[in-house]
Amino acid sequence: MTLRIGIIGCGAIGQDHARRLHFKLSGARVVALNDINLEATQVFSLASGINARVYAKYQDVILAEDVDALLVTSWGLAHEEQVLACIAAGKPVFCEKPLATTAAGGLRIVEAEVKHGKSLVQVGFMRRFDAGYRALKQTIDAGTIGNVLMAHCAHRNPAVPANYGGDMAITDSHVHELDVLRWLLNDDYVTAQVVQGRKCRNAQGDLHDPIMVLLETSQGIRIDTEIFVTCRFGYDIQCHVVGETGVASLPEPASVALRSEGRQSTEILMDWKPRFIDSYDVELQEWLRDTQAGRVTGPTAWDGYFASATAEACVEARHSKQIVPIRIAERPAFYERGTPGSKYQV
Ligand code: NAI
Ligand code: ISE
Repeated sequence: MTLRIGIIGCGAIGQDHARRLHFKLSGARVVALNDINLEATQVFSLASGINARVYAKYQDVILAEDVDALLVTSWGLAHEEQVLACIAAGKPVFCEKPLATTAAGGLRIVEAEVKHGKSLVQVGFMRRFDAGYRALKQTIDAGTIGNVLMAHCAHRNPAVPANYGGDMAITDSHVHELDVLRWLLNDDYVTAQVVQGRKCRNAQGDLHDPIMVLLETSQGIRIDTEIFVTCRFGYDIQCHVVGETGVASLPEPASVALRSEGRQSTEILMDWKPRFIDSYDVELQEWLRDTQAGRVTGPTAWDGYFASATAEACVEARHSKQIVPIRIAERPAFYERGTPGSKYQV
């Protein structure tokens, strides 16, 4: 069966995902598009060869009879309203991160999905689909390094756009670590602290770069993550997990080891797209498979809510310079193992 997909928000990642679904992956056809920039979307629809219908109102894409499932790839602020509309229509939706820009917004989506009674929402945390992170999780789950004690991570970008404000280091970038570390360690966070030291000269405006986020989990695991988004030298994602009997590290992306002109070197990627391109493919291919089977096995609305709530606590910690408790609502049984329609029903 081929799923007919509608896409809301056709900017950079919306267009990438549209091409990926329509031309690269199997089991999908993009039939409907929407964006507040109607003209550019019409141009994209034709120029890409997708030739989907372009709607002026996102609600019409959701309600279109020939749309089976939706992608929400608009700006973060619009996600909550658009995902809620998909749930109200009973249609599966893949929403790019963030699920919502506030914890309260994420919880409203969780409540709507639980009330609907069937899993419909997956969030675009693609690192869970990265071969390196999956291998790292297997090593940890196999007990190879014993109980996990600490994790040391880094999220480095060469540069960010001029409109990237200080909190975005957390809400836009670190949110990926917030999701993937919870999944990797099978644990939830209880406190957050943000420390900032000397400011890099490349950081403009209210962007204080780099920062360090310190998290504590319910089992007492300590996590530190350096977020350094004007580092210039490359897009560099690091994760080292320290256990009782060893250290497990995220593999580096495959790269030719070069000996040339008196140096040994390997390339460092400059952008997240090549670093995670395979993960986006796997993420959406598995989402298509699961959507056809009527289930969600990737990051759920609960995971999206958890990331938004934790990001909110980290932002508070950045401003207050205090250790902030992470307060999470009670997890509905709907999201627990063995619940019909839950992510564990595979
Ligand atoms: P973008 O600015 O290139 O595209 C967003 C598009 O949404 C624009 O064309 C804009 O006109 C449209 N839009 C905004 N509000 C809308 C609304 N209410 N209804 C319909 N269309 C609307 O941004 P980009 O980079 O494509 O990011 C989109 C989302 O994807 C963001 O939430 C971002 O955080 C996320 N993202 C995720 C990545 C990942 O690694 N998983 C990577 C890049 C972005
Ligand atoms: C960007 O929005 C993303 O989602 C990328 O995956 C992330 O690594 C980058 O830091 C963000 O700005």
